[in-house]
Amino acid sequence: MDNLSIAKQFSEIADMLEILDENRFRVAAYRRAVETIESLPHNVATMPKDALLEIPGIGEGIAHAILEIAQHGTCTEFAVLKKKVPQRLLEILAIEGMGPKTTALVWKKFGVESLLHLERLLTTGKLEKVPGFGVKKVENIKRGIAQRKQSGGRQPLGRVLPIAEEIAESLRSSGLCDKVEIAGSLRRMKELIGDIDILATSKKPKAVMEGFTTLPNVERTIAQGETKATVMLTSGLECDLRVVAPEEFGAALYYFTGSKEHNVRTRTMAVKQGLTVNEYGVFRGSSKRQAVSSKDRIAGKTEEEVLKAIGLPWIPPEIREDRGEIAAALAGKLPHLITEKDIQGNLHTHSEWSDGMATIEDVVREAKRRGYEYIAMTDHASSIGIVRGTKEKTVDAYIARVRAAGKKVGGIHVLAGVEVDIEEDGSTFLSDRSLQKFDFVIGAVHSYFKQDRTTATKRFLRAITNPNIDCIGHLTTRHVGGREPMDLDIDAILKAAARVKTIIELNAHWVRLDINDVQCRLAKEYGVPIAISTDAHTLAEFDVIRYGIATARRGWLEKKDVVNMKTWKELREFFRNSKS
Ligand code: DGT
Ligand code: CA
Ligand code: CA
Repeated sequence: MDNLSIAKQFSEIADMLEILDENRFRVAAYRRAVETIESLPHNVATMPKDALLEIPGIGEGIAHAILEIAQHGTCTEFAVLKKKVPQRLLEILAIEGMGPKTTALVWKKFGVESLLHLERLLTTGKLEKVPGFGVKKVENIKRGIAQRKQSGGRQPLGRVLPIAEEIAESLRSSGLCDKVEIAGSLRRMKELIGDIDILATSKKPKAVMEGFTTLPNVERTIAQGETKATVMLTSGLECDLRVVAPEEFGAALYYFTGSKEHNVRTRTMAVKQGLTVNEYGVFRGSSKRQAVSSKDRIAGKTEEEVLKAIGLPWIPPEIREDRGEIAAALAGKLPHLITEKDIQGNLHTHSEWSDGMATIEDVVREAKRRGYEYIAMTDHASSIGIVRGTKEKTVDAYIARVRAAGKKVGGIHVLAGVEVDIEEDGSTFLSDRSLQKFDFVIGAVHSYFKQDRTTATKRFLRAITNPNIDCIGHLTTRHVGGREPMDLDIDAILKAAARVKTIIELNAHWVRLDINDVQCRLAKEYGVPIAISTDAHTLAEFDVIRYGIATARRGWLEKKDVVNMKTWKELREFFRNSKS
């Protein structure tokens, strides 16, 4: 069973324990395990007990539960709790504005066991009258329900992609398929994914369907035909698989990659040339004819062939959003999109000095192992949340430690940096004198997210024009599919950043992806220097760079737009010209 499914089971255990108002420490232990397991690159279900116990955040009880799940697909605690708590209550708990206490109350007092029940209860006006509730709280819940319906249960890219890749890999290694590709929004690397779409070619489609619907992370089959099946995965996602003929594969891949808006545009183009494009190929003649016969097929085997037939070069999936890519393709002006190989260094990382898991030395070593030419250690300097981190008094000690680690590891340039809090008014947690000692300063907001647009924009403008700040981290502070972005005048902020050459970060962690694709494109237009940074708190989190690259590609960024695609020499040159 994949890590996400195990994490989901633990998260539900924690939810159920909370609804039943049971031991808080057990709840906390499960929640911590969820976070840990989600960020691990290796499948915990395949690990022996002693290896599990070595992972921070996994104790005896959790390790036992993982072993149970690895063996039986579920653990005892989950099974026991499931009998006590109606499962649809968990959907209610997930609604913004519904805590465990409120969920327990509507369940016990009003018999609410589903979202539908809850909506019915809200229309009666009874909840407002319960002590401790009132109109405002009920309004919050209503808003939460509306929000939930809008996002439609979509899940973040970083949760879905590893699962889809595991399924694609199983299909490939089954020996039954000739080609297997992920399509849909996942191939376009959108930040939120509705469902997984996979395409394959095979001489034995029936056996492929059988294998697919019986994969270990399939919960149930929703629909199954000869060449197409839809399943519900244990992680709560739907997955579609289609087996198509080899001569149609490129056409199907192009069609099912989307986006729908992009497809509509190229189909219209084709019609004007007397051609029909569909998921089976490109055909001479109009689609109004009953059946387009295969002798009229002029393309279909590959995407290149399909696009060429309608007069276009191949267009990378990430930019197929009908945002001008077709005009650019026709004009021979498609962007030269970046790849992970272009990354020369990582400019935002944490160690155990603040809230990271690894030592400074291990982080530096990891960067070197990945072939980076340079790395910035940027532990927090913050007044809130974490007790640890850099304080006014420990600036020198931190810098010394980073320099020592750099010397010890060798063969990589190490910048001693800091992620300093931008306070409510745009000032910084550390003094200017202290900030001047660092090689690289990231300013970031970790508090007062709800400021009005004018105040918040002013706050950022002050930070951006502060000569001691080199880079603004996770600008909008949003969480993908979760916390809303701050209300900011992005346009004014990016223009200012371009003017004073303050770097704007593209935080690559899939929870953030901040700034987003559209903002990247605007930043590029204004000439803002962008750093794609992992904000890694563990060594494994260096891997999230791929989500940053994907978002940058969606934002049409090219090598020249990205600061950490510069060589060390070029980077130093850049710093010399940008900041005093
Ligand atoms: P999702 O799953 O909501 O994150 O987004 P997609 O883009 O993966 O959408 P999905 O799974 O409904 O369909 C996959 C692709 O199939 C979609 O991007 C374009 C294509 N497609 C689906 N329905 C239609 C349609 O009605 N017309 C056209 N032209 N294309 C469609
Ligand atoms: Ca999809
Ligand atoms: Ca689909």
